[in-house]
Amino acid sequence: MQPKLVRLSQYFLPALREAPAEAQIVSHQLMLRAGMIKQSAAGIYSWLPLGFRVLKKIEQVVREEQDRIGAVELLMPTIQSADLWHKSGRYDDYGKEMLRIKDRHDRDMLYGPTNEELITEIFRTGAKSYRDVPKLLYHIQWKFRDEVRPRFGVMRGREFYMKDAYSFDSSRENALDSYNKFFVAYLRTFARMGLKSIPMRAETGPIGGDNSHEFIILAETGESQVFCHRSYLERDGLDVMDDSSEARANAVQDWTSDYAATEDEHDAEAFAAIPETDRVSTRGIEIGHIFYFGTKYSEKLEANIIDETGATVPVHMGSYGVGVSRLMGAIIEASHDDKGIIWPAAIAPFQLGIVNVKPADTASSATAEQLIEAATNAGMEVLYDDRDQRAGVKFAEMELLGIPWRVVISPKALEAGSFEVTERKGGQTRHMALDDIVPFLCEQQ
Ligand code: P5A
Repeated sequence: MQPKLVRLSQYFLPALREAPAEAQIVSHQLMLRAGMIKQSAAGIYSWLPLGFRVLKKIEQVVREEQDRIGAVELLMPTIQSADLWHKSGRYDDYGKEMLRIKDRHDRDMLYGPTNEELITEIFRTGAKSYRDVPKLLYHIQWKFRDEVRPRFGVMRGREFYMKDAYSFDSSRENALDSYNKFFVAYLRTFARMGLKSIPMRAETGPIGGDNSHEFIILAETGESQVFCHRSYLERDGLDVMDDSSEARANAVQDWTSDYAATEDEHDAEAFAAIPETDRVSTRGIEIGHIFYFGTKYSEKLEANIIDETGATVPVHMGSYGVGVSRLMGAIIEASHDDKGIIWPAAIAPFQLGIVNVKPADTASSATAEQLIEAATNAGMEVLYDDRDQRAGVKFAEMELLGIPWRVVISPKALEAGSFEVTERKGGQTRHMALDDIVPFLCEQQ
């Protein structure tokens, strides 16, 4: 849990006036300017206090939606032994993207780019029969992929934070229901973050399998070209019913019924058949990717269960990834203006920013403390700018940081008994008495 109140005078927020030249896209520029991350090596970042705070918020939304579908959290290590990868055959297949390490005994180790092998081994030793499935397991852990071209800040990092989940079932049919659970959970997860994600049929690459969807948000700065029907822009991922396997199957059917494809899977003829005004052709960012790959790993790693008939069968599996650190960049790409970031409420680092124009003024400071107490008691997280700085600098910084609501405390406002309450999104300012501010903000949430 992060502290509910942060005083800027005591915080570490190295905001920059200008974005460094190497940042090519707006989310990377804003994350650097807002003092959220600092590069340590190509594609490897330190998460500074503000960035870390948002990362934890994103992680928590992801976690809640995994828990909601009955997935169980655990934690696997970042460093793995190469043994299981030799067995699965991926040690050689994975190529240069895998960071290979030797320990002091000259044993082959690696920094995990993904965890199919390790989780299959964990399941193998802990589950025996059809009574032990379905099982949905996930962790949220750092991954390393030695990408050829790490770029766009956290968007394509080498070290990045991923939620990866794995499903275990006794048959293809049951495994597809698990797949559908994750499909719906992803729609909900991204919608809660204010994103319109579009599931698109996708290639399976080094993970494998014959059924896969990428969850894409549309953005000019995305890495892949995407094509879809305009209907996806009007859908709401939170509307989906998922309380039975039939409801889930219907939801997936509905969400895959209109055309949506990445460049790799694009069918120009099918796309051309859509009325021109409904065709959307733009770029997209992949924020999630789900796979059904059946018995690809369980056969090689001998993860078998006894089925209802007493037969020993390899377990059917899928894996489901969300780019937790990438999401931060994706959300900023989707939600900013020329002044800075505009955080959606669910993942804002603080709900309320208080700017004390004259911290040396005792009455102003006392009023700020009173407001802080009321707001934190109501469950809000508060960023309090109590620094001895020019008011203009403080206002600009609060806007850059994207805090949803800002209240200004000044001797003038105190005298008038009326305070400026400004919404970051849209920029509307209201004036109200001190005691009315917190009840008003509570109503807005
Ligand atoms: C699914 C979970 C997998 O690795 N194995 C476990 C499967 N899928 S994936 O598509 O390769 O990755 C899942 C998500 O991780 C994010 N991602 C990245 N984020 C930042 N930098 C990277 N270099 C990077 N590579 C993958 C993406 O959001 C992807 O959807």
